[in-house]
Amino acid sequence: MNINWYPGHMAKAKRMINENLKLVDLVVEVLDARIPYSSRNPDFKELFKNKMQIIILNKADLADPNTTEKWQNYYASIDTPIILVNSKSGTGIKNFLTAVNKIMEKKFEKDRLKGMLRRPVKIMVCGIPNSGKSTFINKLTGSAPARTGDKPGVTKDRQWIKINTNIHLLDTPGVLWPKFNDDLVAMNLAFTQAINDDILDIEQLCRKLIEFLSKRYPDNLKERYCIGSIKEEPHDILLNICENRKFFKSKGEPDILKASTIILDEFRSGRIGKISLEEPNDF
Ligand SMILES: Nc1nc2c(ncn2[C@@H]2O[C@H](COP(=O)(O)OP(=O)(O)O)[C@@H](O)[C@H]2O)c(=O)[nH]1
Ligand SMILES: [Mg+2]
Repeated sequence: MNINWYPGHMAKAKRMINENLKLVDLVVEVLDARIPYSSRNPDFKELFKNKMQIIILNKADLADPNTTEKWQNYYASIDTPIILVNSKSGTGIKNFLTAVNKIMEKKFEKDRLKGMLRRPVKIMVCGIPNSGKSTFINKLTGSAPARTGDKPGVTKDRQWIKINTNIHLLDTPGVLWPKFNDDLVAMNLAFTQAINDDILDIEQLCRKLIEFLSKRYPDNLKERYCIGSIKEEPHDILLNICENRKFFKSKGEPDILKASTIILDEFRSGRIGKISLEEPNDF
């Protein structure tokens, strides 16, 4: 599956991020907890190398807790601060604010010694499309100034948002990178909707998801779709699901596209279970 998606607005957003970098004290990269590796933009590594950083593993409610724990241990081993967050419910938001204070302590102390008033911490929130940047910011403000959307690319303009007198945030549009070196990364981005479905072959994508689930989460697959055996090929499993759910076209043929769309949707909303697509030792 050859996927590439780097529309002009992403290149523009990357320039905007670069231009604003000098204004901010701290960069927050919002990752998708189901794909902590694939959702980390390799271009940001170079861009943010001189900035203090906090990583958010967002959508932690959708990820497999056992795998998430492995990721926590991994990040602890490389001394990188990460916070688990569910931006929909607000779990983890307090931990984030505590982490900001901790990481900024030295700066506050320096300012205080210089007799300066405490200035607000300026934070830029970055990440791939659809990782939940706007939802995360909305949860922080408690109201809803940052726009959110189900489709990638809803965040358009630059906007500073006051969380309180101590924290100002800049929401940024989702950015991917020009070329995915690894097919698996591209697919994981597609499964989790960081890549627009309009450019994808949904049936092929779903077969890939079924292939993955058969290997790593066979019980979830069996249970959700009432299938007896997962030894079959992904295509046969799809046919099986069409039977079970009565997805047929008018002439009685199985409606594979409908089944694929629904399976992807059920994965994305967590209805197949808490599923992580990658573990630290996959890489
Ligand atoms: N389950 C779950 N869904 C989330 C979470 N954060 C965001 N979402 C959903 O993910 C989608 C994209 O969120 P949005 O904030 O617009 O992403 P952005 O493109 O990064 O700004 C929306 O449907 C949100 O409701 C989360 O922590 N858990
Ligand atoms: Mg947004």
